[in-house]
Amino acid sequence: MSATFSDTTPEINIRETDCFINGNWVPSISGKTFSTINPATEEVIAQVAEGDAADVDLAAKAARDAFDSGDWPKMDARDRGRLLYQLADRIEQDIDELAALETLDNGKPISESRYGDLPLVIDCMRYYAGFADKIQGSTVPIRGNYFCYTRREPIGVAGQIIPWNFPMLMTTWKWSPALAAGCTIVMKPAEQTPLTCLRMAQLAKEVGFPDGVINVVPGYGPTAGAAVVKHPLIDKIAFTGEHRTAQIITRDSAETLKRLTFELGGKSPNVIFADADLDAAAMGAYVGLFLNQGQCCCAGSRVFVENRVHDEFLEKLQKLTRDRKVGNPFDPATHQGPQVDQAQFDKIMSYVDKGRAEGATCVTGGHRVGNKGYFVEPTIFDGVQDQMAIATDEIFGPVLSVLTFEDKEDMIRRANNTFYGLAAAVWTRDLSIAHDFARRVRAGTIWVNCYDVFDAAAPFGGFKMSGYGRELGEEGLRAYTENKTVTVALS
Ligand code: TXE
Repeated sequence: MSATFSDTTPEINIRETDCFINGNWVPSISGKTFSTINPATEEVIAQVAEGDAADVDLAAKAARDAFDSGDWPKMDARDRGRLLYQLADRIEQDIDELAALETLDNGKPISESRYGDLPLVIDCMRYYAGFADKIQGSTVPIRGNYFCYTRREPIGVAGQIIPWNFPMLMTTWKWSPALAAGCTIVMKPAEQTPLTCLRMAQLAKEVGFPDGVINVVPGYGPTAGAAVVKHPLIDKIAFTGEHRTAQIITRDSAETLKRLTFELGGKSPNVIFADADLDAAAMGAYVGLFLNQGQCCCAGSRVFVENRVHDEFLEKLQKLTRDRKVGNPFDPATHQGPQVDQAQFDKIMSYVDKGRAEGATCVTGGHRVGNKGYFVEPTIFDGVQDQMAIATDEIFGPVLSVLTFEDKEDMIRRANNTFYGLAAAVWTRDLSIAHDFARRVRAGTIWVNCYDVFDAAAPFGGFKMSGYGRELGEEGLRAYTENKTVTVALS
């Protein structure tokens, strides 16, 4: 199968559309399929197997067998790491093709998928590849004539459920630490964007991951996703998505008491003090919100500006925003592609309406672009008040709210006045203000004079309703391990 949609859309081979279970490509047991759509054209790219509980059951059994008795538990940690290095190399070899497939299925500009997402994917995989043989326990000085030590052991079968905003990167954040730790995987990719995850499974097969170690069941959340969450042979769920879905997952996993890690949404404050480098701050606010069509969990969607620099700052921000090129994601000059699907498009437009209705001033954008594809103008609301829906709810689109502040103490209180706590940023030349902000704002990541700086080594995750646990770094790896204590009598 191949897909071409316009002059500037390259011809892309769509090879994998089935479920990947126990090393084989198989249709769903029900025979059902669903369409994955090109959000730039609203045309169907391909039909993908619609997995449900029956397929998840096969995948869970394959992953369990691979964990309990297959080649995986017998493999040296160093060789597990080597396989991950080989998968990263294979992805690098196919980087252009994978970036194009990501852009086709998700709509993100090719410049971002090729030079943003894919390099992060490769780097993250190599980071965890190097960790596989460095997962160590400790010796513990207990009372009595005993030798006591701990072992970090893989948690078992990891059920992984990911969203559509960074399909390959989310696959990588989930697979890499799990595989390095020695877990096996049942993954449910987002129904909007299954294609690159399926392609990665094929590449994993080609580099030699044993059968059953990685299984991918595409399908919908309440069917395939819920079946992963409830399956008794699965030990842990790692989920990225909406907090309401996480609440359902918490309830559904209670029966089997699964270990849970959640990376959820946010309404992150991005705070600009009058002494900041305003050009850099405007760029930080622009990138911090508009990156990836505003579809980032850590989007800086509440921009607080100190009153006396409001006008100057807003002018700079508007200028950057007006120059933003929205359009065909395959055009290398495009900055912003379409939103991922009709539902997200409708949600965003409804918030633009709410912003106007609640009395904020739309100073830039605020409309659909064109009449085909889910394109939204980069939009700025000024005069936003804390209680307005556009200041409290995660919009997950290119809609930025500008609020002002006078007093630092009041601003910190307002920045914390949200049930989310994923990220926050502060722009200032004053070290004391920066560190005070970093200490007092309740969020998992604080950026000072920068935004959206990610590294595989730096833990990422949320306070409050933005999640449980951390991904990336050593903490991300530990989330795939159990701690075992061994006590040996010495006489
Ligand atoms: O998320 P869902 P949606 C936020 C963002 C967005 C909103 C809705 O605000 O507008 O969530 O997006 C699977 N059991 N984020 O509807 O439903 C689903 O199939 C098990 C923030 O896409 O949470 C998909 O694979 N799984 C976010 C995954 O969960 C279930 C990224 C995410 O979908 C399930 C995406 C169930 N009952 C959206 N129901 C972030 N933090 O980055 C759904 N799923």
